[in-house]
Amino acid sequence: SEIEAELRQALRQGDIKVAYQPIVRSDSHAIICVEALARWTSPTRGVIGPDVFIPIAEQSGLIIELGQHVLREACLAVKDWNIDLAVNISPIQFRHPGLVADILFVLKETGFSASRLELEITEGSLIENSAVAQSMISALREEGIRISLDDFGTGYASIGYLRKFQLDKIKIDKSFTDRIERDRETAMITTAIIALGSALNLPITAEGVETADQAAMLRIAGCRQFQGWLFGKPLFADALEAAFFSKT
Ligand code: G
Ligand code: G
Ligand code: MN
Ligand code: NA
Repeated sequence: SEIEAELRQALRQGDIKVAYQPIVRSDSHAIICVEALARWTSPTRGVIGPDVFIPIAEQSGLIIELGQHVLREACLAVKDWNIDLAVNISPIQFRHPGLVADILFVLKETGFSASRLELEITEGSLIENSAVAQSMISALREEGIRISLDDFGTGYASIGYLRKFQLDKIKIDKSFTDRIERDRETAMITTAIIALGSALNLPITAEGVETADQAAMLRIAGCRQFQGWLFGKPLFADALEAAFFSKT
């Protein structure tokens, strides 16, 4: 399609940029990690959201190249910030046999340490072929790369998944955070997920934290990490650096 051709060209021209959203400690609010999020502004169409271009990249196979580009840019930007980096990996990338080699190539090229890299996968990466997923997770973890389960609670991923797959973190979906203040059942489920994470020694990040009341409820429930507009929107590297790492 036309937009696919434009995406291919945008990738080659370096028009796919990366924004970084802070992930902070729930007690001190210190920034400990950033999530890399791809951004595209087309000269003809204007801003195109990742909800539009990521599916196009997946269908066309361009997601492999896009993923490599985002990872490289992000490693270079985050390297000197001395915090961790979280990168989204779509199910298409996760099924790609070259994934581990591609990632190791970028880590070597950029000098970014595997121990600071966290890959965010979704349950879609786990369900289709769980044996393949398990060996992919093992291969990545053997290199010192951590795996987190993104959007937890939105699909079928359950407690069973947390035991079956060797995950390092779970990210509670924004839809829970959104309702935690006004829906008692959501508050109870969220509290139970956080307690389960603690019992399994799995760190939990709450996503989409927008209000101080949400943060207070989540912190009291035992959640140690927050991501959301209350602590920072996704920003390009120079703006994030100025906001969080300026020396003066
Ligand atoms: O940044 P925003 O909330 O608009 O992102 C929308 C969706 O696009 C999210 O589900 C996010 O995980 C996904 N996304 C953003 N950047 C990337 C990327 O670099 N790779 C992959 N695979 N998904 C991304
Ligand atoms: O699917 P994934 O969790 O990767 O998507 C993360 C997306 O959520 C990012 O694109 C980011 O823009 C969005 N996001 C993060 N924090 C907030 C928030 O506090 N409010 C809203 N509305 N969106 C958020
Ligand atoms: Mn994510
Ligand atoms: Na998410």
